[in-house]
Amino acid sequence: MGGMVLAVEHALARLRRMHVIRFFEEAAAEAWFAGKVRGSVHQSIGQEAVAVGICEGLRRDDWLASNHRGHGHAIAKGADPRAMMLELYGRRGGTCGGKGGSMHIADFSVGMLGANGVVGDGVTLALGAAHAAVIQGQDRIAAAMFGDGAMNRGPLLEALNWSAAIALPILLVCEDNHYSATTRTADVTAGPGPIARAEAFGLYAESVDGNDLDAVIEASTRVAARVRETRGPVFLHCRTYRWRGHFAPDKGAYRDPEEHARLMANDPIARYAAVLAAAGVEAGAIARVEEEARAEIAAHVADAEAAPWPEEREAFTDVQDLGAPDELARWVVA
Ligand SMILES: Cc1ncc(C[n+]2csc(CCOP(=O)(O)OP(=O)(O)O)c2C)c(N)n1
Ligand SMILES: [Mg+2]
Repeated sequence: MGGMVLAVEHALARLRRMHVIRFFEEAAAEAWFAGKVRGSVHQSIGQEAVAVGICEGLRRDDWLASNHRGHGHAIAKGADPRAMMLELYGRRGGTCGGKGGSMHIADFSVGMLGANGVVGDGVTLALGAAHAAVIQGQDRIAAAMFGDGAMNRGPLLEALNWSAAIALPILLVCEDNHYSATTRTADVTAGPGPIARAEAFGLYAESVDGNDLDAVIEASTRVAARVRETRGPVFLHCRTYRWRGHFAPDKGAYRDPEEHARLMANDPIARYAAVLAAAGVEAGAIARVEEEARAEIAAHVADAEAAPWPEEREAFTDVQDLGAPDELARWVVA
């Protein structure tokens, strides 16, 4: 009985985390449209079960490298959504002191190596982290989240080769939402698909319904254990769909409305809520986690709007020193 109560609590916590990700990204886009958040905001709405499910298979001290659509990955890995909201607003107390913004959120304390604006390049960071774990004799593993579009970039093909050639403990997760920015990935991709591509390099590879949270957790837990035990790479293909355009202002007019409606009806959050309801979890408890998540994000937005800006003198701390002449530093800060 105690075990069942615990299982229900865990399940509700997962549902809540998916809601937190969705509300976070809705708020982020709203703030972007209001001119309060600079830079790009890429929403992963519709893909929440991949982020939450993959991280359920990872340990806190495992590494995770992300891509440009990384809010969900960071939250699922354990980064603080409040600090992330402050980061988007560029405020003091942000995950990276307000200097990174949406596409550079990194929190090494929870193993989050960072979002990354260069398609495919997060994978090379995860590869390095996996190599470091080998050299240091640790049993941690590294995971990389990247899109179907990234599969066509050199760093991905190099990572498939190198991870297998020298046996690195890395979980390569392709989050396949069918689109690369505004292009249908199938229209620009040769060959029989990502699984065949990974297998061609000798990796163990499998595919999972990325909108079925339980299925992603099952697959992730199993393949992450395989990576940890074999100290070799595994490729996991997660089939999902992004509801919004490529970035906040993109209305996604290039998509087929019928297909769009059909794929949006397959909502990973609604699906998981239905699974819990069918298992006998009270409707009130299911509704409560959604309301809690909504209230949590509203509070973070209020905090971010009220938070102080970073001190001007912090402009040159924690950034790579490229040897800017003192003159230039004085001019920028003045
Ligand atoms: C090296 C590089 N080329 C092009 C871009 C522009 N760009 C940003 S996201 C993107 C598409 C990425 O597609 P995918 O990997 O499937 O990720 P998704 O946006 O679908 O999550 C492109 C081409 C970039 N950021 N970096
Ligand atoms: Mg994609």
